[in-house]
Amino acid sequence: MYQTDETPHGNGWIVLPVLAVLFAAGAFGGWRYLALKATPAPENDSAFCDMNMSKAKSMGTTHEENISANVGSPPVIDQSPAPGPAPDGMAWIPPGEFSMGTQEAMFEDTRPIHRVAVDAFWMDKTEVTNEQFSKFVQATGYVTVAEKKPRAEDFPGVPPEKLVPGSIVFTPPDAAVPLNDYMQWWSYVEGANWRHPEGPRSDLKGREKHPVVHIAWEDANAYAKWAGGRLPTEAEFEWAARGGLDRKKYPWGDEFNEGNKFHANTFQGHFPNKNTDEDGFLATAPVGSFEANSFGLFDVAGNVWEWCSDWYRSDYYQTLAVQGQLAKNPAGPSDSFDPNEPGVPKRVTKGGSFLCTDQYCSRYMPGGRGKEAPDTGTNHLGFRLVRDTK
Ligand SMILES: [Ca+2]
Repeated sequence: MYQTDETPHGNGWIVLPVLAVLFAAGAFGGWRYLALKATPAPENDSAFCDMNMSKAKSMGTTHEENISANVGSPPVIDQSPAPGPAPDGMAWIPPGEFSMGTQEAMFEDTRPIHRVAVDAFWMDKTEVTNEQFSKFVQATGYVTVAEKKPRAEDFPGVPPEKLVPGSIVFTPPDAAVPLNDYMQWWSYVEGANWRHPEGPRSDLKGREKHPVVHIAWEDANAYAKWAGGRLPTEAEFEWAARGGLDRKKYPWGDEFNEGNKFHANTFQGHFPNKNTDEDGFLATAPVGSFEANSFGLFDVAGNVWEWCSDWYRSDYYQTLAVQGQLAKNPAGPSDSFDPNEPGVPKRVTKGGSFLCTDQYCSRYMPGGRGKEAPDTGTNHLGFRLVRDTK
């Protein structure tokens, strides 16, 4: 489950019955578990990224405590040339040092801003597309998590007839709904998977260049092993997404519609029922539909969320800030903890999606963080790869 503007996450400490179910579900499967059971989101659940937003807003944006040294300094970008020609479809991401995180009041897990150094790497210019993933599947016969029948032991209490292959699909309601019940717009759809993004009656025709979706973390890693590469760390993703800019809100600057145009595929209108499609895309867009950032990367904000290699902990930045002045190539904590959903380990996701809207929050910002149980894909979550230079 995400801590994003649009995806369900967290069920709050007060929802003990649901938590008990989650613990019973074991280490994985939190959101899939709820979706399979079609358990309605609990009343009074503030399980969204604006959880505690009022509190955060009341605190303002002056969270200067515990900020590590040099966060006020601009990024340091090593201008040395790339060591050779870029691998196919990849961009050179120079080594450097930057201030990671954001003081955005609505985010509680992105503070404090802390200083991070990252080695050089190559990075896919775009999200992995359906066409690319299809080549992998043709070559290996790989079957994704969403295409397999969920195992009864992983989903105790779910009726056997509900244990069918499928995935979680954004299914907007016809009318405005309370925004505290994500089951109003997310459904477990039998037969939904990367080949059928909205379910069995949908396909990839005309979407060859769209990002592949319904990819679980292990699916992304299987692809990486085949293609030669790995998922980026959260720090690598943020460094790359910022494109050398200094603590800007977006990969292109501080104004969302800078130059009076859209720079990313997000959600306009009234979430979740009315997508006014002003940026030209109701759902995923072909990769590279908007301009690249300064490092030559497309869609590092919006389109689909992207898996990172790190475990998610809400307090990880605090840990880094007190450990030292400069975190070198941080690769995430050794375990996961999400206070909104204890007992469900999660990996970090970054970049936001076509469903991100400022009505909740703006986790498509490079400083924003997402999170997801590793077994869970949705139709707005994909990935891209990086490669080491040596
Ligand atoms: Ca859009």
